[in-house]
Order: sequence, then structure tokens, then C-alpha cells
Amino acid sequence: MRSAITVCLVPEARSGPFVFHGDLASGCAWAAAAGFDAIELFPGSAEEVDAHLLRRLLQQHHLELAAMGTGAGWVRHKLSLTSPDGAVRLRAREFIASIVDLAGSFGAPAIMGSMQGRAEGEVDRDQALVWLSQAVEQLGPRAATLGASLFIEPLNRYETNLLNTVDQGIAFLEPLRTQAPRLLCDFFHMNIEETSIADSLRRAGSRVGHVHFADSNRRAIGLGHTDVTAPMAALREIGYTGYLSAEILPLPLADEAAAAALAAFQRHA
Ligand code: LER
Ligand code: MN
Repeated sequence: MRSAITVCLVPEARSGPFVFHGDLASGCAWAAAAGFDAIELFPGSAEEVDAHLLRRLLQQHHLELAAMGTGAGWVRHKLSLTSPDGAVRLRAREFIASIVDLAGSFGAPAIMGSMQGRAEGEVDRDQALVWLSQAVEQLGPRAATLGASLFIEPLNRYETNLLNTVDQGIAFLEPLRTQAPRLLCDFFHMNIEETSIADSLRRAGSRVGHVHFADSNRRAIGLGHTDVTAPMAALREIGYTGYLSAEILPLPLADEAAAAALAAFQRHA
């Protein structure tokens, strides 16, 4: 397994679960100095990322790109793949597609988390899941063409009412034609929604594509009350070799959060 840490380029996401906030150059330098293998990038949009600069910075700092988030589409523009407004759904799909392309050019997956939206008002759950499946059937092959996956992230009940659990994620992926998508298992959300994080990881098996390595209070593992012994044993059992990515709050301060996250990685991976 490899370590990653979140780098956020979006000032509006200041209160989000990102350790570094600022620009790309400082974020890469900081992540490398903190000792991580990779960054997980949260950009404002694909257009706002200078791909040449990112490539140069990753090389210079011996970093990988673990994944790229698409949540700015929600945070900034209130886009969602399940909006009742067809024009908004289309813009959401285009927003994610451009991040799939950008991340894919680095061999990295895009993350579909908050852009899944929620079933509410005139949109019932079945309709929302149909729209979500249709979007993923388009985005999955697009990522696969670039040799990348697409990460589908179940979120806790306070953020969505669509995909909350790993089992719902598995059921969502099962009927799809595209084989590219994998599940993003975020220990913070799982602590709220799963009966057993370890058992859920075992059921997901090879569908686990990425892990957000966050404690119960969304701080670094070790700074909350989640015991990751059994989940880590489960990850080893299923042969997981991907990232443990610290998508955590910068608490008590960013540097301390990063140090705690790296120590947890070294202790458990
Ligand atoms: C994104 O990875 C995530 O976990 C969400 O909770 C962000 O709102
Ligand atoms: Mn997450």
C-alpha cells in the first residue's frame, strides 16, 4: 500500500477534509516534504489545472497522483448527476468528464462522491440511481480508454441518501456494463454507516479501488476512536495494494495532521 495526502486548490472548500490548502506548487512541495508517496488533488475544475506544471511538479518531488476529486462541481456550482434539472445533470457530467480526462492523462482516477447528489423532491431514489448509472456508464469507459478507473464513493447519510454503504455501492456497480469503476472506501463514512468496516471491505474485495484513511472524527487515524486493526487485516486479505489517502481535517494544524497521518500509515500499512 502507498500513502497519499489531500491537496485542495479551492478556497471555497476551506472547511473540507483537506490537509493542504493553497496552490499546486506549494502543495506538492509540502506533501513531498511531509513524506507522502502521492497527492490526492481537489481542483476547482479541470480547466484550472495546468497539466504541464502538475507533471513537472510531480516529477520534481517524486510524487504520484493518487486521484482527483470532482466535488468542486457541487461546492462551487451546485452541480449534481441527479439534479431534477436536465441541464444541470448534463453540466455535472461534463464537469466530471473533464476531470476524468485530466486525471486519466496521469493514469489517475477521478472520484465521484458528492456529485452523486441526492434523491429529493420530485426525484425519487430509483430515478436518481438510473441517472447515476447512465452517467457512470459514460464516464467509466472514458476513464478506461485512458487506462484509469473511476472511483465511486459511498457517503454517510448526512451527505447523500443514494449510496451510503459499501453494499449499496456493490449493488450499484454489479449491473453496469462498464468494468472500470471501483469503490472508494472512506473509513470516516464507513464508521457511521457500516456494521463492520472490516467485513464490508471483505465483501467488496477486488472492487475496493481506493481508501480514505480517516478516523471517526475525520482526523488522522489514531486521533479518533476507530480501531483500524481489523480493517487493515481485511485490506491485506483482499490483496489491496492501492492508496491509504489521508482525506482528513487539518487538525490540530495541517503539519501535525500530516505527521499523524504518515505515522499511522507507517504503523498500519
Ligand atoms: C469526499 O471524498 C468525501 O468523503 C465527502 O465527504 C466530501 O464531502
Ligand atoms: Mn472521502
